[in-house]
Amino acid sequence: MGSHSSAVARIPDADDIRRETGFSQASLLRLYHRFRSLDRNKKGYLSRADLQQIGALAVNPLGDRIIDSFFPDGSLQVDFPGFVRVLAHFRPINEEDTRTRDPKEPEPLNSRMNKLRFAFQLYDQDRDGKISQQEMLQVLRLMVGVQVTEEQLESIADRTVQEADEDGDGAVSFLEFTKSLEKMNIEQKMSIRILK
Ligand SMILES: [Ca+2]
Ligand SMILES: [Ca+2]
Repeated sequence: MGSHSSAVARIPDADDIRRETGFSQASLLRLYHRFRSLDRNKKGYLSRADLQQIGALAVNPLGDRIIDSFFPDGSLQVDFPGFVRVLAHFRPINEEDTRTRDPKEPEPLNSRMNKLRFAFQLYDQDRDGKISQQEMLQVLRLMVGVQVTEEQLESIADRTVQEADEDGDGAVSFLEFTKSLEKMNIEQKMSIRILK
């Protein structure tokens, strides 16, 4: 993989990015090419409009919210490390990595817990650490087609919150969220193909 190493060497902070995200050299290189092709005016960063060119996000009902997560704290630009960091949440969990992981190292971005955290913040728009009935309703509205009435949606949102809400405060905390999704295959739900 000699050609890969020399090409990867041109990516700024490649080693740090790999350590943090767990991407292989080959994947990092493919992502770098993707980043550069999305960056239409060779600005060195991506804007919302650049990211909207990604087909998988354009057709995803939560695509806009996923795009939001590239721009924490109201920034309007995402650089290559920021781009890869978000995408790392979508990297499949590798059993081998999990077994050989040094417990002193920070949890990898693609761990089940970090995937859940990422999914949780797509719901928790006001970032108060809880999914309210209204926030649940907004997500359902995005995900469910027009064949469902507003009344039905509200009742589904109510029920979903109630079922997950163990402490009875009328909202879903992160812990309650992880418990309610315990049996779900988060791996499969969170596979988004960024590289065509
Ligand atoms: Ca909230
Ligand atoms: Ca609760």
